[in-house]
Amino acid sequence: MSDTPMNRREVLASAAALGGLALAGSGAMGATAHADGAADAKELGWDADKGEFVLPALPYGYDALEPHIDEQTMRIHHGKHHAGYVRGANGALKALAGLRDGEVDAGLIQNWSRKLSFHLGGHMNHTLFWRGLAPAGKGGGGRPTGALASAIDRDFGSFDKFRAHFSGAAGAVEGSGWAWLVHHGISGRLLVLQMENQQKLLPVGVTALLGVDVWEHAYYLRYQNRRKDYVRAFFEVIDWGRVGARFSGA
Ligand code: MN3
Repeated sequence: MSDTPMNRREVLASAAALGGLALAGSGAMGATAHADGAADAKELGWDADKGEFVLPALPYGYDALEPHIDEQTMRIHHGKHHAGYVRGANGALKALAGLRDGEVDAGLIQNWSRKLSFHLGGHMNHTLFWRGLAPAGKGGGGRPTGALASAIDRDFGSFDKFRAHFSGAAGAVEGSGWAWLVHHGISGRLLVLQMENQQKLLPVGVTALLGVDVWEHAYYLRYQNRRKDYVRAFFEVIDWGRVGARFSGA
């Protein structure tokens, strides 16, 4: 995939998901959408006309990731959990506007600031998560190629060492959270980082390339307590083409 405006927006969305760049990122997404149509920004969860976050449609069917990620989990995860983060992000923005206008208690600024981080984090994390997956054998699975494959070899030793590192980090997240493959802008290095909840532990200055959701809602119906098995299955549906395009745009 070439470095199209779509990829540029996806990079902005990635930056928005991580490192406290959320508001700058959403503004940039809106500006870009204005330049070449709101439909693409909607795919990334922002309705420029309404000026609010929206639940983006999945780029495949709810059953498309079977048997690795089951249909019922996908339906609940996208339709209930992700939708809840979208509502929460919009609600926090509204409350903060009310706070600026004196209609919401100024003493609640910490509460609404934290809620914005959590819900916008959830919204962007899930948007990137869905779009980083594809049906096994139809874009999903296999290994990265090209510049991303070279960078993984350089920074982790080999793809197998990266996979073990990433899977280990995902398995070891305490409570609910994520593991991410990120690109660190200043060093140019790839890093694997853990995230707690939807936003904690991620430093500024990194761009998200690939994330795995290890909240129990992401896997419990099929895998119960076997998070390792779920992460192994996740690798069967990674869209390395998309991840490589994010890397090229980073
Ligand atoms: Mn989730």
